[in-house]
Amino acid sequence: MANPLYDALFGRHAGSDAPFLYVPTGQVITYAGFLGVAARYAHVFGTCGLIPGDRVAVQVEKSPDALALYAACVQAGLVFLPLNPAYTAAEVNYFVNNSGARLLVCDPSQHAAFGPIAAKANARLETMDGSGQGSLRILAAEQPATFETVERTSDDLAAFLYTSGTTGRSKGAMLSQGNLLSNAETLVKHWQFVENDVLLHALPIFHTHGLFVATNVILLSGGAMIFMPKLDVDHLVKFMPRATCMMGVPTFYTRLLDHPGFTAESTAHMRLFISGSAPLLADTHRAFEERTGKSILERYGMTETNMNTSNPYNGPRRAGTVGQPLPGVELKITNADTGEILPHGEIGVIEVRGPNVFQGYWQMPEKTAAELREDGFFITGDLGLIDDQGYVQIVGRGKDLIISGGYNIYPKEIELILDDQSGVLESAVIAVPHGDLGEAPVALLVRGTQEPDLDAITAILTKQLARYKCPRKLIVVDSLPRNTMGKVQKNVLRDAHADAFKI
Ligand code: MCA
Ligand code: AMP
Repeated sequence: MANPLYDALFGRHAGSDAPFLYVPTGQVITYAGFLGVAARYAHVFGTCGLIPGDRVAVQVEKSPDALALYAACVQAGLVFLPLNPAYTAAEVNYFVNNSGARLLVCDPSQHAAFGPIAAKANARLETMDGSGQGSLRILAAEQPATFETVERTSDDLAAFLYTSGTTGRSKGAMLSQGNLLSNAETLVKHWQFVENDVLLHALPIFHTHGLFVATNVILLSGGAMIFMPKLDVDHLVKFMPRATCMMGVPTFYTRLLDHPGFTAESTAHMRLFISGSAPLLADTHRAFEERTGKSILERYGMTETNMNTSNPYNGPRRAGTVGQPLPGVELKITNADTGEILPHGEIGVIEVRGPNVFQGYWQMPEKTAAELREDGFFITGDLGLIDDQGYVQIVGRGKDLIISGGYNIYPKEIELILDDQSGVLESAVIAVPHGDLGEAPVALLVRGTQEPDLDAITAILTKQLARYKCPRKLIVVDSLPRNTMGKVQKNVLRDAHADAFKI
């Protein structure tokens, strides 16, 4: 029976003894071995009472078994919903309830904390740790290693990825099989991936970059991945001789450049370095080229759209640009107020349309309508221009968003908590340049009648928010600058605090 995404990414490798995952401990997992594990998990989902279309929320550490849960969901026609292990119980509670997930898979250490969350949401709770051990593996051991793939069409949903919003409420971006497959096919061709490729994979697998870009491209081309649990630059340098390519956020590249073992010799055999998820500084691009003689290929995407533009594989990869629209993707720059298309060279909102663009936000029709036009163009909220050579440059963001080490942080979500604290009249969270992470959040707190207790506020933030979202500095001020419309001038605050992380 047909299941376009499963057939293209996984089914085609049935019975293949070719390597799929090299684990740093020395283990090699073949395609056939991986598919067997995934099939067992697909059976377990059935025994848990899940039916096609149900959501499976997964908050586990990166491991081959965690990746097999993705394959299992696709094979069983379920919607895969991966979550950052950094999310707190309060955040997970929201995702499980909002998505209506029928199964939540968590680390065994969270079982007690998540028990009431799952029970209240009427979801089943199973566990998996960073080595794949847990209740799910015990259930899987009793299951057969083949599974009859559930029939799906391109329009059926394959995944939900939650992306926060400028209003503070996270939205579930619904991605169909066709969204994921069409983009993977485009990227394999555009970046010339082949079955001899070995990708250094140190990205998390709960985001588009590590899951749908890196992993899907390797699955579709039949290549292999050196699958590392997280970024460790010593490991990247150590395993690079066995790889042909790498994908990373800009922090990967700045940290590599700081490593003495990262040299022209150690990268001579590498055919491709790709960067995305956050702006790669032109200086980093140039320093990388000076060190290695290779030019990083920068591309631009979003959770809602997968990849939209890319610098060329053959041809100039220009620093400070994200290249041209990918084949099949239409891109225009529009006036934010009127929606009219602007001529090349003028700055406006980037809008994109194509088979990669998502299906909308789960159960949020107004938010979908606000960002996805009826004619299929998605309003990205990024500000950019198309230059005289047809390359797209991102010059800023129309949306109030901080990108820290490739993770998105929405100030509103933090401000809502800060505004509730005693001694805080109001607050503003801003992005401040950070050498390692690109940007990091800083909070300005306007003192009320009493002085805010910064230790108590930090404790509350840490309890409610994933650590990476917590402001690195809390600064108490008398007032916030406002424009004539009464809107807080975050640009003024950003300029005033631009040196907050300068050493
Ligand atoms: C970890 N910490 C962070 C971040 N990561 N703080 C701010 N921003 C971050 N990105 C904090 C932890 O909470 C912890 O805090 C401390 O840093 C150490 O944690 P650790 O895990 O050891 O950090 P790290 O290994 O240095 O991680 C930094 C990292 C990682 C390698 C940059 O964040 C990463 O892998 N980022 C990639 C994210 C990604 O894949 N984005 C793609 C999104 P404490 O000490 O206080 O506990 S997809 C996307 O954007 C679109 C679609 C696209 O175009 O790709
Ligand atoms: P996410 O919501 O995690 O999918 O993040 C998507 C956002 O990351 C985009 O809207 C951009 O603001 C940003 N982004 C992704 N790739 C790049 C890039 N190469 N340069 C600048 N910003 C980028």
